[in-house]
Amino acid sequence: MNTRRKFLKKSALISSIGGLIGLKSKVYAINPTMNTSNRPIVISTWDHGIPANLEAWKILNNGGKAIDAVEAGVKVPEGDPNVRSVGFGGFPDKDGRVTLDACIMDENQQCGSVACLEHIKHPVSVARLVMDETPYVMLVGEGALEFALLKGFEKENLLTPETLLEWEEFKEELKEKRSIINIENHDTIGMLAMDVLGNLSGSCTTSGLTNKLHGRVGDSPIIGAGLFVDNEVGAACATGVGEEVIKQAGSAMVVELMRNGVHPEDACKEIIKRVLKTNRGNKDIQVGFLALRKDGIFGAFSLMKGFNFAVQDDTGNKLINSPHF
Ligand code: SD4
Repeated sequence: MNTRRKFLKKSALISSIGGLIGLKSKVYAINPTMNTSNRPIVISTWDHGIPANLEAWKILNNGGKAIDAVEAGVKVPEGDPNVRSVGFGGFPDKDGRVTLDACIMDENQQCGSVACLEHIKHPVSVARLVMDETPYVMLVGEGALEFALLKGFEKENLLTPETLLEWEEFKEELKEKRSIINIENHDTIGMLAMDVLGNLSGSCTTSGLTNKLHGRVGDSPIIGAGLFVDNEVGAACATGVGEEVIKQAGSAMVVELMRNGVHPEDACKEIIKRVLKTNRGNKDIQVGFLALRKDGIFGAFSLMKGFNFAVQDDTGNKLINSPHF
């Protein structure tokens, strides 16, 4: 039986599974053993996904590994002081401290993560070393910093003069307010990639919510919330109010729905619906998911208007507006 016919047969089978689990969404095929396209692809959240994808693409297009691509890609916004919610230049917490969260996950379901890490420009690379060189998954705060310094990372001041100025201007006003997350100020980068071998990996990095309490950690460094990769099925990542993503085990659930045959966009939509259900009446939150299936098909969905993502494959690199409620 040729590949296409096998794929269609599987599709019919999976459609009935989708019916059995009572999902009203469109059901498509997944073929867990194969990248049907054999074409690398990288997708990432927000406008800064464009330059991040370009960096990741240099690796993917040369036959490199998805895990190396997702690390190199997100280092671009981490190092860019104009991206105010990731890495260097990220907006500080209520105390004026820049604390960063990041994680990374590969095709063997190995993963590493750091949370509330200060003074290190590239938390994703520290997360990579947690994955590659320790028996642990997650290091936080002082311990994460000590580990980074031990591994040769440079201790830096991540508060740029511009960010400091803005913080000083608004800190009195912000004191009384809850953390803010709206259309203007969320820029976490989540990146999902598939390499020429069909292997999937993902990364996620952020300075978290604007005006957060010192010590607050969101979804971005939590495996299963801000990021999840299952090389047999697909990968997903999240952006927006981390607490809402954690409550849903968001990215893991998106991948689980894809495992059950749900299309990536519908899988993202289903979890957004659950966020909506637990937040009736609260119009002040944004959550978005991005998903990449094993066959290269991707999708996204967000609660509010304004979420976009960048997609790079051998046809180019483009920004797409996410569907939303
Ligand atoms: C957090 N999810 O710390 C992050 C913030 C974010 O786009 O995604 N901003 O909750």
